[in-house]
Parts: sequence; structure tokens; C-alpha cells
Amino acid sequence: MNGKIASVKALEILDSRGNPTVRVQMRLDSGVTAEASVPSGASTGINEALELRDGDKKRYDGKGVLKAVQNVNTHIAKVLVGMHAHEQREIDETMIALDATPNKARLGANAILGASMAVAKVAAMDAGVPLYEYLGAGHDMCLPMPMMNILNGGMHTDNSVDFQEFMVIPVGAPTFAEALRYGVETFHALKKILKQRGYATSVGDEGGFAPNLKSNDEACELIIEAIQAAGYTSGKDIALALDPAASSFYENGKYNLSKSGQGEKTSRGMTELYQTWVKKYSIVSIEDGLAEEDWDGFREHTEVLGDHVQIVGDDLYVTNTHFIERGIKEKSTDAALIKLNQIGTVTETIEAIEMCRKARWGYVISHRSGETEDTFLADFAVAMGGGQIKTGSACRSERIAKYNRLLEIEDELGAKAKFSNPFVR
Ligand code: 2PG
Ligand code: MG
Repeated sequence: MNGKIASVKALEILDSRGNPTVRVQMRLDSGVTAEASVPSGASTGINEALELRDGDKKRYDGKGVLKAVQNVNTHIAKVLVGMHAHEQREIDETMIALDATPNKARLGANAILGASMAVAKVAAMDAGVPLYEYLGAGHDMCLPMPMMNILNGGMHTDNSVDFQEFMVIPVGAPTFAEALRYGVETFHALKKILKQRGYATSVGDEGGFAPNLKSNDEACELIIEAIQAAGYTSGKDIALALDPAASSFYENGKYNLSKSGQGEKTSRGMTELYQTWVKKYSIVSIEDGLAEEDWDGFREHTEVLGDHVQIVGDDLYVTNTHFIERGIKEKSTDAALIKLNQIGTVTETIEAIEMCRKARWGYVISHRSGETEDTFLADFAVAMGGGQIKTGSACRSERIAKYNRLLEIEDELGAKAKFSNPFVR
């Protein structure tokens, strides 16, 4: 095990929406090789690290990533070749210094993250241990509770639902495999119910159904029906979670529920709406219930709701310790969503998680709406031990790949596999 990097090579591949993204292959002197693919969001936060796109309208409507690929093959390869793959922090810091911008705008966060993830994978292979064990060394590992987004709206569909994600959380399940089964059965029951009501059963970007409903409330009502139809008790076996992704319908200081035609609401009006929903629909977690600029609103939101539900910041923090620190000080939320490509290196992502841990916050390891078949996220979630993962619904292989990997890990860990309900308050 010497771990010396021999070559770094990138390729332009496609994500689950058919948009270009970066894959990085890394080879060590010993011949050990690994590759990692970078995901891509649609409802992105304004402060996310920069995803470098070519802007050449003649290719992929400007969305090509040949510049990022080139940056890996030239600038990044030049500094990484000869370094030791086991030195994740040194490697990530070298790339950050090479980029020398606050948001990875020169080399592109997609280029840097591809290399950063590939380093972790190849180092784990070199050490002869699974990725979750390599990344989780010294941590309290566990299988994550899945938050399954079975009904999609917002920017992930063209339907009439304003809120982006309606998730089921199998809080009563004894193991990860059982939790997944509860969620999958509910997904199938929901399909039947939608069909009976004459609604479309086509799916959105994350594999959840995307029907044209009469209201946002109807989404929760249909899911509760599906939970019961699948033989489960809502609230006891399966709870609900929301990611309204409210930045996407925030205009001039108001929340405009225009897709469903339900009018405008103030920050307080939104919090009041959630207050009634929490009780009615057994909701245990709300992410981005307000917009990323609405820091004052968030403080009140968490004050009102925080005793009853987990309040998660996604666009608000963009996995960046600078914003998470502010959130901790201002009590804006009590949890953060964690997305590797919002910040752009494995090391900085782990720093964000450590900040959450110290503050006794929850943290949810999350996919992006544009994903690939890469299963890095599954291992990462187990390694980080936060006990929560968001990786989509119960269909579409880019989502299922992560679930299948988690099943594999749980099986591999056997009696050592830990799994529990993180929402016991
Ligand atoms: C979110 C994500 C993932 P996107 O808002 O949490 O579900 O969506 O990747 O489009 O930002
Ligand atoms: Mg979100």
C-alpha cells in the first residue's frame, strides 16, 4: 500500500436528466483504479460552489463540461500525480489553493469534486477496505433512515404542485432493509391510488409521482392514504417530511404558490401553514420551508416549529461552514442538508458535518436531482453516521443504485449494522 497517484483523467458523461457531467478516473502506481461521477442540482442555492459549464450553445445547449474535464486533465492532474491518495485533506487543500477563488469558479466545483471523490475511492481500494469503512474510521457508523421522495413538484416537475418534495420516512422499521420495503410498498400503493383517481402516474426527476393535483395539501392526503393502503399506520410506522424548496417560489419578499394557484403568503403565513400540516399529517422534518434570503423568517420558523419537527437548511447553508456557523448562532434551524457538490470537496463536506455534530444538529446526507449511477453517497452516509439520507423515490436506477448499495452494506455489516429512528424527541 503506497498509494501514489499515477494518473488522473476526466470524461464528459451524462447525468439522469441527460445533461453533461464530469467523471474522474484515478489510477495509482500500484495499478489500483477507481472512478467517481459528479451529481448536479436544479433548485440550486445562490451560494453554491460553481458548477463549470462551457456555455457553448452549439453543444448540449451550453451545458457541456469540456472545460471542467480539461481542467482535471491538465491543472488538477499536474498537481495530484505523485501525491498520496491517502492524504485526502492535503489533496483537497491543494486543489482549493490551485483554484484560488472563494467558490471554485476557476477550475469548477464539478472538476474538483470529481477528483476529490475519486481520491477517497481509490484510497479505500488501496487499503483493501470498503469505502464506508475507510471514510468512517473513528466515527460511529450507522445505516441511514431513508427519506423517500415519492411525490415530486416544484422545479423537479411541470405539474401543479408548488412544494418540491413529499417524502415518506419509515420511522417504525427495525432495519434499513425493512425501512426500504415499507417505503417501496407505500410508493406502489400511491401509484394505485393515483390511477384510481384518474391522475397521471408519470414520475419527476427524483422518481416520485408528478400528478397535477388540486392543491398542495392533496399531496399529503394522498400519501397518508397510500401509507394506510400499504398496511401501515401513519405517524407510527411511517412519517412524512417536506422539502418545499421555498427559494424557488419566493418573489419580492413573498411566497408565491403560483403552480397550484393558492396565492401569496408571507413568511409567517408559511410557518402557520406548516404548523397546521405538522399536526394533521405527522410531519417530522421540514427542509427549506422558507427561502435562502429569509434569515429572519427562519429564526421565527424554528422557534415556532422546532420543538415538534426537525428544521433543515439546504439552500440556506449550501454545505458551507460559513453559513452553518451563522445558522447555529442565530438558531435558524436545527439541522443541515449535506450535499458534496454544493461545497466541492470531500474534506470540506466532512467539516460541515463536524460543525453540525458539535452543535448537536441533525444532518441529512443528500443526492442531487441530477444524479448518476455512482454509489459514493451510500457509503458516505453510513460513514458519517448521521442516520439520515435523502436519495429519492423507489424507481429510477440512479436512485435505486444507492438503495441497493445500502442493502449490500447492511448485509455486509451483519450484526454490527446499527439502524434507528433519528426522530425520537
Ligand atoms: C434539494 C435537492 C435534492 P436539487 O433541493 O434538496 O433533493 O434538489 O438537487 O435540485 O437542488
Ligand atoms: Mg432541498
